[in-house]
Amino acid sequence: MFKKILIANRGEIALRVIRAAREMGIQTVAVYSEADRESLHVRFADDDVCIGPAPARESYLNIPRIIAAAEITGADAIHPGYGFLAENAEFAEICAASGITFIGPTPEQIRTMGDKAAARATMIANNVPVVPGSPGPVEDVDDALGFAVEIGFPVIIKAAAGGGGKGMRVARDADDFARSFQLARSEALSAFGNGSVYVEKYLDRPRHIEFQILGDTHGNCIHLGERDCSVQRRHQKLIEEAPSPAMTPELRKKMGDAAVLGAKSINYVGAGTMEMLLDEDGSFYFMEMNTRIQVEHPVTEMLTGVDLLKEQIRVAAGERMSVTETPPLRGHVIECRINAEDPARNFQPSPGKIDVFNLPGGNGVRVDTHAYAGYTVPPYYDSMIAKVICQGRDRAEALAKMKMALETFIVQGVMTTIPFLGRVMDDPHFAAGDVHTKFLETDGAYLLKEPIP
Ligand code: MV4
Repeated sequence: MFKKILIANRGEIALRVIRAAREMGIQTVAVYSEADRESLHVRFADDDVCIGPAPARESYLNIPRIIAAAEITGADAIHPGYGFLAENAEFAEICAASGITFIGPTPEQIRTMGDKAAARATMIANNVPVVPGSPGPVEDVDDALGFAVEIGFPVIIKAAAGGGGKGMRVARDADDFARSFQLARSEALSAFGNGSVYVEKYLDRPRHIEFQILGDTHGNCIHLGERDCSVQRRHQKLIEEAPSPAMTPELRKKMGDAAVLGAKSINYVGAGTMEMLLDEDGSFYFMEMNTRIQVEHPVTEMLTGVDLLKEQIRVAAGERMSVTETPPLRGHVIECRINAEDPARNFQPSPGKIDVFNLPGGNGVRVDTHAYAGYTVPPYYDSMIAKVICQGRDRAEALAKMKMALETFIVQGVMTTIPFLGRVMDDPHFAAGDVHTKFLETDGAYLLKEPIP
């Protein structure tokens, strides 16, 4: 087992890794930027190294400085968290070349799944259902239009290097197509330096359902149930829950088998997520695989009782994962992401000092946060300041707990999404579990417009 893990991240996920390592008797090293000097991850780690100025490019994304920090402190492994370098295959390679274990999948697995067209082709080759469309990247606009006509409009053009919504364009008809294609390609080129795009049938109101995967180097690979992440705004997830309100045991078996088949086809090792779309007619399709621990992993942890961070560390060290079958799913879990943003001003970030910070609590309530009274939310990074996760015996109970949790979560000094989320909990569509990826643009649009008390 590792002796010392360096955490190449900040915020709540850095704390989450420190807790898991500490429980396992492993030492930790925090790295931090000049803007994060007062952060809890610095205080709670055994060792800490300042790796540069506030901008991520000069600190949390600066590979030489992070490797140097690991070498100076004698860390034998690096946990990348999510975001930053978590899905950077080159970073995983450099760790290996430096004799440091990257806690995550292999560089090759990261690279294959990072290229969304390659991931799609891999799934097709292994009989995992994908959305009808081009088998891989398209050559040019005529090639692409050929596939669009074949599968029928509307279609969506996606950047191979994209994911999370960047470099995507919907084309409603053939007239619209050339323009959408050029926009997607040029956006992909400027955002990723790679203009490779592919075409899929566009599903109008799908649910976003993702399966948590866990694999080890001993040939074990299972899923730990799904999460329904349909409530999103501009490709940012706001609420996640499990089980999906749309799930049945039969559908879970079919989707879960497909997810595990896809992960096994690349001998996946570590924690990963198979993102799928569930269409209104009950068809489901592979969309992307995320090769990292995700923000919403606590939903699965509460539902299954499996500590995903500890499992990541175990399997990265070459040990067997401690669960080798999908565990029983216990009740219902809902997570709300709390951001320091002002919903009345188009969710504009609201950095600054938190003066008052009262956390919710109670039976079945978990809060993952790096914030505290007196903490200053820096303007340089993601605006998420906390995650509230509530578990009930059923969805209604989880929802009731979440309402109470949001009412008793008091933050003063910065604007937060707490009141907005409270109103989503009261929405009749959400309460009925009737949500899809267009919820906040359709049935839930009023939630974005109405003044927030
Ligand atoms: C889609 C889609 C409809 N049809 N693909 C958005 C993020 C990226 N991972 C893929 N996305 C979508 N792909 C097809 N063929 C709709 C979306 C989509 C979406 C997906 C999940 C969650 C929120 C979303 C919001 C808008 C569009």
